[in-house]
Amino acid sequence: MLLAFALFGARRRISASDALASFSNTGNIIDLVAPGDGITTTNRGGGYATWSGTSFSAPVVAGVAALVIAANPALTGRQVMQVLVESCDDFGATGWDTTYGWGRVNAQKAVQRALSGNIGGDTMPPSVQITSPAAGSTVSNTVIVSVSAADNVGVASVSLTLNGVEVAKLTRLPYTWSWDTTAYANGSYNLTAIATDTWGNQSAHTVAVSVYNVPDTTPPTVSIVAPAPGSVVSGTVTVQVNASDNKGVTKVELYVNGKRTNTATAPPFSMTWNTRNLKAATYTLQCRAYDAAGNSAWSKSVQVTVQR
Ligand SMILES: [Ca+2]
Ligand SMILES: [Ca+2]
Ligand SMILES: [Ca+2]
Repeated sequence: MLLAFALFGARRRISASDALASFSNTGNIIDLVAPGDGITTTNRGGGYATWSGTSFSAPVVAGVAALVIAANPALTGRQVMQVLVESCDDFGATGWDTTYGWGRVNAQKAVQRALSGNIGGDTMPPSVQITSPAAGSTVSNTVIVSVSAADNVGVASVSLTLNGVEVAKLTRLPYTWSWDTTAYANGSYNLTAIATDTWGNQSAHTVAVSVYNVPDTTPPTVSIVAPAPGSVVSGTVTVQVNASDNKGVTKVELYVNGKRTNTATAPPFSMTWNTRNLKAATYTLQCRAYDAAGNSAWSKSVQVTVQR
């Protein structure tokens, strides 16, 4: 769908002015612009008056579209959109831009284009640019990937790939993606945005970026909360553990007399110790906690006596 916005033209000097109105919309959503300042129209209560606003730009574009369809009723909706944007008068930066889109609608050129009968399929690929992160930058933690994409007919999708593997497919504005770089190894990555228009034409833009997240070298802390040192225990004993880490504890192991007897992989990391088949004696309990980076730490050992 074409979005009509913005405008030019001070009162009664529309053709001479073409100045952008202060209330114009701008950004990636702009397809083209049309007059909307000081537009003569029917008035409430009768008669005519001049009004301003983007609401007055939209019917100007709709009217030109109607002229195009009247000139060449065989055109499809897509072709009408194509005629409108290809017959615009370009303003600002050459070609599509975020201020004027493809330019200011031009009724005469649009009708001439429609009458030419030379309206084929769209062969003009979209424009696409990764606006953030910048090429050559180093990124960490979570970064927002922003893409600017535009097309003479319409952008259907923007795909993002990392080293050729698709990680996101964006079909609506804004074309942004939240990249959690901590899920990726430190190193160089090619981040590519591939824009596809509604006719299947594609363009791509690649930036090389480096991922660097400070490695986790801080080991967990772990202690045995229960049983208390010197306790006398029997039957099934619950070994309560207190474990924490700057990034998170992934696993806690229980060792009895130096031999691993149990493993817990989720909080609260409490484990059971079955003493039923053990001899009455003093036993040494110790726990070992791990984090995702492979750092580990031992708890202080706790000696308890098993009673039968
Ligand atoms: Ca332009
Ligand atoms: Ca196109
Ligand atoms: Ca850690």
